[in-house]
Amino acid sequence: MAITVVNVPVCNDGLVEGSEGCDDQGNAAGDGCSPTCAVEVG
Ligand SMILES: [Ca+2]
Repeated sequence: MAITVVNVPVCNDGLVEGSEGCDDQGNAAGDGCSPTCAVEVG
């Protein structure tokens, strides 16, 4: 069964949704994806 798609983006669930620039399913800053799912440069 497929995972139910919920219409609420959740950061760090591993899926890039909504306004998330990225989602690496982690919360480490400085790895290219911030804990708030914004793309980091550098
Ligand atoms: Ca997400």
